[in-house]
Amino acid sequence: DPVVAAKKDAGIRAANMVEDGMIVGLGTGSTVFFAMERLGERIKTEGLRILGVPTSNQTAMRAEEYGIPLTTLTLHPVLDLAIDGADQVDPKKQMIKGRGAAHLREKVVADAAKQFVVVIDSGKEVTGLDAAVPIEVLPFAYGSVAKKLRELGGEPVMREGVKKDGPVISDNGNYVVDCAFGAIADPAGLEAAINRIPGVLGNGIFAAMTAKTVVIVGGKR
Ligand code: DER
Repeated sequence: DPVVAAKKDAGIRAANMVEDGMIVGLGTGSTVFFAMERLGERIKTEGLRILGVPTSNQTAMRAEEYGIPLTTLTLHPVLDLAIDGADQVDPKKQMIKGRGAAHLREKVVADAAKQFVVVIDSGKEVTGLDAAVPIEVLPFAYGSVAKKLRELGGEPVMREGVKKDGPVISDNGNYVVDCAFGAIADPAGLEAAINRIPGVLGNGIFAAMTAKTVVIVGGKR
């Protein structure tokens, strides 16, 4: 499958950027898992010494499988590098993330990192962001947040479980709402506007860290 091959290529290239002694943010999703697999290999074959900060329960479990030792932001509030995937990336490196409902911790980890390495296949590249925006919402506040999102021009839809009846519950115990706004003319402005709504914990627009972002597109040099 050429998409899987591209994801693997991007993941491996990101993992090869990691240097001995680094503290590495570990994102969530199928592409970054290829980077983690490669890091596990480097730990075994080169004796690479790193510590990882996981952005989800799933990533923490994968890290254990791959033999990547973990740490926390308490012990390491600044990370050398964070590796993560994305759902859409525009030419200015503004992104939409959150397909995996991990975007709240992912943004915390990306923010803590000196460099943010995003690994994608070319299908994620867009000329302008227009995907529905994943938003993590305090369950108590769902009704008022949904109303405010509509006032912002959004169409909020609760993310329902597939093998669980009722809403998806994030690793942080909150709801996830997917909110379509159509073409997003001002990603940074919308990111901030959504985060100003009381009861919103975070959203999947990543528009405020483009300066430290490197995008690796699998299969393309
Ligand atoms: O949910 C997320 O933010 C993931 O990073 C997602 O955006 C990318 O997942 P993928 O690498 O499996 O496409």
